[in-house]
Amino acid sequence: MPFEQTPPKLGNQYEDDRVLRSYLARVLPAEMLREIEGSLFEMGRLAGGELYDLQLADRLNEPRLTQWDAWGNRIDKIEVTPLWRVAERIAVEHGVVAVAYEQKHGSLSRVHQCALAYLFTPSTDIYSCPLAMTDGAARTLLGSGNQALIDRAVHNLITRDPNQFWTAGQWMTELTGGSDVGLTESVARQDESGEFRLYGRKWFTSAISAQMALTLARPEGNPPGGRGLALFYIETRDEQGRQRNIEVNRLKDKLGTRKVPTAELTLTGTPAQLVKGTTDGVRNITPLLNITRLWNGISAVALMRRGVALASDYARKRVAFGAPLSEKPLHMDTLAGMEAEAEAAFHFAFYVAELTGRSETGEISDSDALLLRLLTPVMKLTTAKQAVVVASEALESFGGAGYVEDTGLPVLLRDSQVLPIWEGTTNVLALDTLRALNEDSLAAFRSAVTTLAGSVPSSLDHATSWYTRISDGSVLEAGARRLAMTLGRTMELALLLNHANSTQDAQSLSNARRFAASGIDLIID
Ligand code: MFK
Repeated sequence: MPFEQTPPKLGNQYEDDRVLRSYLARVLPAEMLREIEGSLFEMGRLAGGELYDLQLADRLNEPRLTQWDAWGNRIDKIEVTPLWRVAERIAVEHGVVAVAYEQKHGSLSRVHQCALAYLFTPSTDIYSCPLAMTDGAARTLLGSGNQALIDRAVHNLITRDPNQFWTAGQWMTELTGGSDVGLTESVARQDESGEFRLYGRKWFTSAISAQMALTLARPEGNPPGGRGLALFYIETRDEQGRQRNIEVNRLKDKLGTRKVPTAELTLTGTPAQLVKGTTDGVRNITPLLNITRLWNGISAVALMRRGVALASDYARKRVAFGAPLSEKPLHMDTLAGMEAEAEAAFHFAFYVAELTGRSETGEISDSDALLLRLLTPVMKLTTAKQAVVVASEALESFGGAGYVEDTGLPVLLRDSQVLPIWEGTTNVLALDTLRALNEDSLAAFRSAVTTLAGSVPSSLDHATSWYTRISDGSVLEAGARRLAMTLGRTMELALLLNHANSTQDAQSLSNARRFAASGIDLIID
């Protein structure tokens, strides 16, 4: 018989996930877990079965933009691929956004929702992008106090009916930059009827198939900077399905997230409504950013988990030098390193989900609110960097096959690479960490880590003494990434230790030991 290689396979992605299952068993009341476990089994089955098969079959398809119809009319029609159409229906019917708003289980509903998103994401080629923005838009509108807009849009964003469902866009980035949003050039002018109309160019707008968007523009006469911007609500199409004075110039040709129709837009008098006052647009859009940053972390751990799942299965099937790779100590040591990073990151992302849930139901203490504000950027930047490393290692564990497109593996690395870029680059989030760091938030951080780990890790002492000692602003800025990463990895170690000690899970204990030796303290004096 000629040699034949058995490809890697996925089982039920809930059933096979030791970390997710032992985490949920630890944090959820037994009755809640019993109630929701069916939804997780089902999502795990889809993610390892028909969604994964469809993802592989959909590999060469990409979204299409048709700018003109046969008769010369501008239509700017966007068609997403078959995978995304199915993904949308599954996401809506299974409540991948809705669960967080139905709040059947109070603040822990956010954990349930994140578990669904975590299972769903890796088989849908980043359909998590529109879901994240939809979730963030719902949260932002609900918090805005703008009852007319809440009544108009929120039920569509959080419905479980695919025929009613709207996705939301988050149109922030302009030619002037994706990070320094205060430079936004789009202007808002009031027409004769007093309605605002937006004019400008949006340079990088993800998932442009959305029915509504939140965006920033400067009302005429307002001062420069983020304070002079206002947050606006837009509906993208009129009753006839025509774009409302929005021209889609082209789709972006990106390294990854190629199923996401990301576009350059020109707003040519787009009707828009103020969400919350005529100023402070940057501050007013931050609830959206904090939700999409949570999604970014959940996506990071989901992609890491997929890499580990595929690599582990393949190790049992691939024979080299006389034995399966799963019997080769060096190969298994490499996989164990990936698994330790993935489990540490998992606990961090879900800890932020727990805090987010408590803040949404008003059950969060003042000090945990400060902790959440600090941990959101720290978690986003830490897990995103880990995802790229783990995805790269996952590809390498397949040898040449990991570099070949029709295995479906390279997309894992390409899609992971967006995670440290969008929703704030690592450096922008390191600066946001400095913005959120003060005596009180640092005390909340120390207290949480000490309780979780049972003692103060030396990395935390080092980070604290460095931060309190540095008075030169430029030295602080230069070290901000190292500081944020040290805080992030310290928190991951504390959470991993806490999980291992509470559950006495031998694999978590071993991952904690390995993670502790994998570069926690990155401070350079
Ligand atoms: C798969 C999952 C993810 C899917 C997502 C897909 C969509 C991808 C599409 C995109 O990438 S959309 C673009 C994302 N863009 C960003 O994330 C912007 C990155 N830049 C920043 O985050 C900057 O830090 C920022 C624009 C906020 C800096 O702007 P400013 O004008 O210099 O901010 P400033 O003056 O420091 O802060 C303004 C106010 O907001 C302050 O409050 P006050 O007005 O009360 O003083 C800040 O404290 C507050 N603030 C800033 N960041 C905050 C925040 N509040 C809470 N949380 C934050 N994160």
